[in-house]
Amino acid sequence: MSLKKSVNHQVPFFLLRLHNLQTRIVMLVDMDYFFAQCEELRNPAIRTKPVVVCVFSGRSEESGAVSTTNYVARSYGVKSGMSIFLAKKKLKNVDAAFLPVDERYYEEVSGKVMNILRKYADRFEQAGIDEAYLDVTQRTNGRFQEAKELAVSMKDELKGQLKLTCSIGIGPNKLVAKIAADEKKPEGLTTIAPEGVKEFLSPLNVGRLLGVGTKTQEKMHSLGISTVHELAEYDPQELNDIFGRTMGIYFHNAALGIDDEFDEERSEVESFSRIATLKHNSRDLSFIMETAERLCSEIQKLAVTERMNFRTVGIIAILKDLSAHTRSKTLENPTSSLEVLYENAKELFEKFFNETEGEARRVGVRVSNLSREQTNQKQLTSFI
Ligand code: DCP
Ligand code: CA
Ligand code: CA
Repeated sequence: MSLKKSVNHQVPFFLLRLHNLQTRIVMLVDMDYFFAQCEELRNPAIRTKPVVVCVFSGRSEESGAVSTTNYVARSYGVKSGMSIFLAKKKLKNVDAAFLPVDERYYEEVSGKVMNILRKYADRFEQAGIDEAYLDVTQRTNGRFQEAKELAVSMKDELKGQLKLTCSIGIGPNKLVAKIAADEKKPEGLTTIAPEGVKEFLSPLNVGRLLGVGTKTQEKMHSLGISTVHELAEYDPQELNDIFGRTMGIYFHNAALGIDDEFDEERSEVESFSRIATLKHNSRDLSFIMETAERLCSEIQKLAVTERMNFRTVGIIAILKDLSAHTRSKTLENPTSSLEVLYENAKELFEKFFNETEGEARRVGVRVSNLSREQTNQKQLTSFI
């Protein structure tokens, strides 16, 4: 057993309210008309014109495809994937800028963008040259309003530092965040809290779901499914039969706004903790343990729900002078036992008050060193 000690932690892990582990807040930040915006950045004079970034195939000035366009060009119906020939036709007699792609330059701008975005995330995942997912659950205390304010600050910084705009979607998972980001462009900010997910997704065309391409969409239409609501209502077993089990389950869940990826991330949760203010300042162990017992019980229930065992038990005591003191102890074996948690927390508080003068104002309990409880099935296969 090891006994760790640290004093005056300014921001203890305890500040994270536990229910937030279930209500995630995820943002998808997607830069507006990225390649074309980069071109405007180095040559602001073209801003007011249609800007068409082209992948020239080399045979003639008109062979090749449009990579992307600014929104001025989009108002003429010119967009990504279109042939340069058609784009030129649509912009006939218009003063437009047709430019070749310069990926190295866009990569360089992308790097600067990502460096700014990364600062705003608890967890960060770049998902393309011009987009990234940010898990902001912890730093927004699980509050969507705070996430929205964070998004506004981030937009301001991107504009201030790099003179670039983006569109942001905020949701309870990646799937919803991505669709929300597509909702309003350019310079959009769309927030979908968990209670609004169903209403938001239901009327959308199934094509808005990641993984539903033109072919799948046609297939779905032939089954009478055109909206996300219709997909959500469709017999999941039939979806499995038609699209295969993996995609069937994915489509069903996606239509309900459920995104499994966070189950994986949950295993990365490092600790469960609770903190409470005592009814009055005290250094009396039995009085403190009345509160600590409740905290232990809440934490243990959560560990059981999450099917996690813990190996380290920690306590925190915030004294009258607001100094924060922590103690922790690592057990021989992982456990989820309430009794073990309680007894170890008690021992740590006892030891702490023997060593320290002063009365506690707030006390907290934390478990960490988490491991996923093995299911019987896993145990069986691990013998094979
Ligand atoms: N891109 C491309 N060919 C495509 C789609 C995209 O070369 N068919 C490139 C150019 C885009 C960049 O990838 O600038 C990012 O793609 P997005 O789909 O995010 O599109 P944009 O950023 O251009 O526009 P939007 O404002 O709609 O996000
Ligand atoms: Ca984009
Ligand atoms: Ca993108």
